[in-house]
Amino acid sequence: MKNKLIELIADLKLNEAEEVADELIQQGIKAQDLYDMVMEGLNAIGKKYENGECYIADLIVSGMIAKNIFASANLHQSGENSVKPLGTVLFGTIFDDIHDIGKDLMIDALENRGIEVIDLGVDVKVEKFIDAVKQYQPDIIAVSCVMTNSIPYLQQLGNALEEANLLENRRFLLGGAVVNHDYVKIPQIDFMTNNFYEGIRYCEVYLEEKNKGAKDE
Ligand code: B12
Repeated sequence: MKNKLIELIADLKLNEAEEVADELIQQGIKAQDLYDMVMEGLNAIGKKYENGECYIADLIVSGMIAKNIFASANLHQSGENSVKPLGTVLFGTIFDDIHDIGKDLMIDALENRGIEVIDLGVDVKVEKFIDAVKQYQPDIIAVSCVMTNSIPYLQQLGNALEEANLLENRRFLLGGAVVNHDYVKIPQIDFMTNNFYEGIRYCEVYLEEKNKGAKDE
């Protein structure tokens, strides 16, 4: 059943893939396992696209399948909501990158855990990030990037944040598929992951410790 789901996603069988995912959810599949399968299916489509075996429209369909399955599984809903926000995360997809499925998934999960999120959207220019950090004073700056062509803008953002002295008392976090590439080394970034759970955990632990530190002072 598990391999079947990966195959159905890779073959872009939208309805069947969603049906199998629903069955797996009803059988009590672990959210992490379901997530891994969807990602494996998406990787297969990504590879086909790279090899010229499918079209942009297919990428769109694969994105829809992933979004629907993640929504059915309520992947983002496993945490307690707190009344007072644990802290604020400023989120955006970097310039020249319009992918937002991963970003939105992260945002839903953070909000469900009582963290306030300011979403700058996709294709966000460095200056817009800088202005927003000054305006909202977030605890965490979270940037999503899946396009290798956008990596230079991440470095520009790191430099601009440092020059404007905007990295103190907050964390700068990067996520998305570019993290897989060893050559992505941006010194200003505190933590990089393309693992959903690791990203959420990092934010929670940092904010809890920051709040505790503020209380102890
Ligand atoms: C769906 C998809 C699209 C959809 C996007 C729909 C949308 N609303 O986002 C559409 C069709 C629009 C699209 C367009 C394009 N795409 Co596209 N797309 C994909 C595909 C198949 C899946 C991406 C995805 O949504 N993954 C699922 C999410 C959940 O994963 P994720 O983004 O990695 O996010 C997770 C983690 O990384 C993490 N995370 C994400 N952000 C953050 C941030 C923080 C702070 C943290 C902690 C964690 C975190 O959490 C998420 C949940 O786990 C990938 C292939 C792949 N396997 O990645 C190609 C892929 C990313 N696309 C690619 C390309 C080339 C394009 C186009 C240029 C195609 C074209 N010719 O026009 C355009 C891009 C235009 C642009 N300027 O951005 C290439 C990129 C190659 C490269 N080297 O950069 C890929 C890798 C396909 C390939 N192998 O060729 N695409």
